[in-house]
Amino acid sequence: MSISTIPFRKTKSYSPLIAVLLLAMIQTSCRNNAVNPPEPYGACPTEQQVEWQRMEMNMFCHFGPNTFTDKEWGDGTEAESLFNPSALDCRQWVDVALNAGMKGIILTAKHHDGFCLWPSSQSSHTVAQSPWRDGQGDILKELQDACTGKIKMGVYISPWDRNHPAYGTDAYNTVFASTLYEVHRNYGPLFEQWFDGANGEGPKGKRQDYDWQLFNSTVLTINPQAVIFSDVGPGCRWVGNEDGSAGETCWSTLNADGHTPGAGSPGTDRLNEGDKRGTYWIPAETDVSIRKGWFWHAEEHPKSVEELLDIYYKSVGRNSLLLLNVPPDNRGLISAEDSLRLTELRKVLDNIFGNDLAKDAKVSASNVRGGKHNRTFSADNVIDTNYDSYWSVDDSVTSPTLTLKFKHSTTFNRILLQEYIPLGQRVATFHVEYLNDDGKWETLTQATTIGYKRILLVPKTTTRGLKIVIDEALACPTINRVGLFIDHLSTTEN
Ligand code: FUL
Repeated sequence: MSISTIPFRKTKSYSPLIAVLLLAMIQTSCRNNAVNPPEPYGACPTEQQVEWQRMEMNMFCHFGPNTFTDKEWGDGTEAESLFNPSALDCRQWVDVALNAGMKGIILTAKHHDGFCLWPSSQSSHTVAQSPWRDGQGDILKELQDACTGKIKMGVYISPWDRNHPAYGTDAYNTVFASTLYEVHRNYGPLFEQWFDGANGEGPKGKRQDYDWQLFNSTVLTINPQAVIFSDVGPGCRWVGNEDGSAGETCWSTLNADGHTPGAGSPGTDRLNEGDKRGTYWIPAETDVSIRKGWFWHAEEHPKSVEELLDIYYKSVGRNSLLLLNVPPDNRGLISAEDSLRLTELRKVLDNIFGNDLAKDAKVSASNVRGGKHNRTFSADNVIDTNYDSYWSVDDSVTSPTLTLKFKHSTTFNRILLQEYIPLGQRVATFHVEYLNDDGKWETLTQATTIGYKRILLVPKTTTRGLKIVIDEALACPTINRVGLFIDHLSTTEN
């Protein structure tokens, strides 16, 4: 029966067919209002890479024979008898890291001198040959026990080995792959595998032709969760310097094809800034030491809290993860001065970022995906604390404006912005305006990329309103956070 043939009845009850039709119409109209999220743009992170980036700050620990010989690079001839920390306690390392708010620890399980901090079956230059714990010790096991349930653990394992007799021959690639297998098999889950691209001579004066494909696939076969660091990833990339500074422009994408870690890597400028529209998601990791050297030296001391805060702004604040090296001393403990400095840093960061001055702002936007009444992508998603809610706009809109209005005059000197990176990195340039005393919009600062997190250092500004104007985006922007903060300690501006 067609609709036109349904007899019209003058009764108060509706026919079941009309009820069904009405329901179908309501459902269709609801579906029209439900707007799909933007399609992912370009190279996007894996779930592990998003989780990794959200860790923000991890601790690097350089520890080994160099800790006892006052060197930065051992030559592999150091006697195992030198390695004998008097009070090693990995639980203390974990406590220091947790107090500083770090989410992971990466230990140099093997540095260039080849000494293994675990009793490796692939080497005769290990803790098993040392007097420490009568040759029965295993630092990876102790660290694993200390980390479990508290903090994530990762490893640095140097392919360059100045001790191993097979180094410089084809056989060494298999030895090194077996070493990786052993570590990931026995001490996992490991969140990050750190590969140093250094490639120098071994004990026989020969260089190694590294089989990176074998190394990466060995790690990922046993531990698909691992984020692999090297100059060119695949999980994350070197930031191109050891000063603690990511590029002001910092793309998490890189055209890595044709490159290898070490001599074959892209130039340091490209590593520092990444590639706009790069073909792979390989975000920058900023590794830097709290002291001058990577290993502990009695005469060196930690950087000031001001210097560390500056590093934080230039790494985490520029779309990079900060891997801060804190070297255990020759007792096998992190020194009191380093630990104290990290506590100070944490206090400063909590003071600054513990109070978001934008949290009660009235937020509006020039465009909201699906229409201005669409709650899913509404402008005020940028001030909630839900990571997965974000403001977005219609697909065709790539230069929208977000406006924040404050009930009272608000004073800040730090602006924090975050893009919702599971959908890719999109914003290429933007500027910020504020409402001046004459009630006019005036430019406060301009910048390029945002990415996972961007912190803009601006002069102390008091205002009733702020505008984020996106000037260029590669696809419709997805912004999940805007925050305003005041930093009284460092008044540095970009
Ligand atoms: C470099 C190494 O040569 C240094 O000794 C240190 O381990 C640093 C993190 O990476 O390439």
